[in-house]
Amino acid sequence: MPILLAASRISTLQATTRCEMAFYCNADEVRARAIRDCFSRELPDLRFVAAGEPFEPEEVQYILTWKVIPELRERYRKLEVVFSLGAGVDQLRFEELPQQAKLVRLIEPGIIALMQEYVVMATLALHRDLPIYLGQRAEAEWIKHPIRPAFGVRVGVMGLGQLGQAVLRALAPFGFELAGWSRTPRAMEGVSSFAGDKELAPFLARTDILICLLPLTNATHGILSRTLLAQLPMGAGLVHVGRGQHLDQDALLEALGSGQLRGAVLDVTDPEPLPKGHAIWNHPRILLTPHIASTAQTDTAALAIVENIRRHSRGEDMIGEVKRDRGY
Ligand code: NDP
Ligand code: OXD
Repeated sequence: MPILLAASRISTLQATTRCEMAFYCNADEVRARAIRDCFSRELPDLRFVAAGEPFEPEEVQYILTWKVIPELRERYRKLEVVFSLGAGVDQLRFEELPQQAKLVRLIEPGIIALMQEYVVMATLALHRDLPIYLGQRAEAEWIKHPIRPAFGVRVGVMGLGQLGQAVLRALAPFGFELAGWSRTPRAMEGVSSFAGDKELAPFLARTDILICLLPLTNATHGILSRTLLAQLPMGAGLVHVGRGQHLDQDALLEALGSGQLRGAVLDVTDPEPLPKGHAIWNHPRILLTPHIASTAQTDTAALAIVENIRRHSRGEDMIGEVKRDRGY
């Protein structure tokens, strides 16, 4: 029986439904506390269990987690929904989730705003040659390079979902020529749309700064390959904020060495953390950050999950439901 009931029915049925089923919040202590506060206001009749507290897996109807939880298939028999604590879901390893459970990625304003900030910063850093100037500073070299206005520079975003579209909106005021590539065509004002395998080559050929915001799926694993990088114009830039496994890191190093790429900003690597001594750490043309481009903001994320639980309890589709067969 769903734990959420229409308000008028709660009082009569509370005694039988309360404590029967639970929301298991597998987040760190600080986040769990904030989410619990929100749930006690918004969903007071849903039992809330945080990591470390005793509970019966049999009683769990909803889980919020970043990574897969042991024995999900075997022990969480009444699980209805797994909420990812992030926008990506690849880390949840679909084969370990119970068949009956729906999987929902996180769509909330906080994660979107942070990704906009990061990608604008990274795109401008490549556009204004920041990796080169940081290298020159290390050598005390005062050398000026030609400056191009953003108006002539073509930016292309791979992945036109919630984040890809949001970063295009954030980049628009600078005047870059914008394009996006997705699986199915997506119309966006001021953005040239390319879709599917057939339109990948023309998209790459017109892209001076490539931004990867794809989900990691069977179809996108290794997509930032030697062949793909070779299709960009000579001297292009790469901003990679998807997943480490999208990128052939050896191919990236070669492309930077040959000048095919002029610079790269990487927020994700394979593996993470990047091992000490890896060539990427000290590469003069790479700006590297440790997977911090964006992260869920607890208050807005909690409200987004509450809204989805309400939708689920009314039998409606949730926002961000993942289609397991396509992987995102
Ligand atoms: P969405 O699911 O909203 O969007 C995915 C987009 O990718 C869609 O436009 C989709 O096409 C497109 N796509 C998927 N598969 C293919 C394919 N085979 N060929 C072409 N296009 C494809 O995802 P989000 O925008 O929410 O997130 C994107 C990714 O960003 C996450 O999965 C995660 O990996 C990464 N991320 C990284 C963070 C960081 O801190 N570095 C933080 C948050 C997310 P279509 O529109 O046709 O469906
Ligand atoms: C996410 C991430 O997918 O932080 O949300 O990478």
